[in-house]
Amino acid sequence: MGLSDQEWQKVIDIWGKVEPDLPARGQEVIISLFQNHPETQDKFDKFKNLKSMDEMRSSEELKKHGTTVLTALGKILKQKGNHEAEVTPLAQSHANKHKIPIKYLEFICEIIVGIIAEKYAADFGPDSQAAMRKALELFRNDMASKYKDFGFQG
Ligand code: MNR
Repeated sequence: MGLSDQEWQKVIDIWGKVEPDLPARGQEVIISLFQNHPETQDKFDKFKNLKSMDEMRSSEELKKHGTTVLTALGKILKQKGNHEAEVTPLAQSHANKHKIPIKYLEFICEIIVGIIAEKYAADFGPDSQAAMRKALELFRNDMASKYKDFGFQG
């Protein structure tokens, strides 16, 4: 199920609000992922050792990773569904190397929507939120379909 031009525009518009704050939002996304779904933290050799909230908040490496994730996601969203060139290598590394189940991608997408809703409430009304959910679903579906090609259960 694709998005209409208007829906894509809503996705692009809200991402434009998030973009100046990528490091802060990225840090919040990763910390919230680890707090709400502790099993996800075990997938990261470089973050497994972070125990307390304080340790997580003071890790520059974690903040950097959050920025990397949201930067990659932003690039994908801006393709408005024509994201094969971006999604293929990401699916490849997340299936074959990092071994990240699709369920974990669902977790992080839900957290991303929640954090945008919390921080940009005035710019993220129900229509924008619905459009963003659709775009993230499309992203996950395409990741899942690549996972299947690679023979990763996901
Ligand atoms: C690395 C993007 C979700 C686990 C990366 C990299 C990018 C990236 C970019 C660096 C290049 C590479 O290895 O492909 C994303 C996007 C995500 C997402 C976009 C969804 C919106 C997740 C989830 C994970 C996870 C959910 C686990 C629960 C990892 C791990 C690495 C990595 C592990 C390797 C980290 C390292 O440097 O040791 Mn990811 N991600 N990611 N990712 N992701």
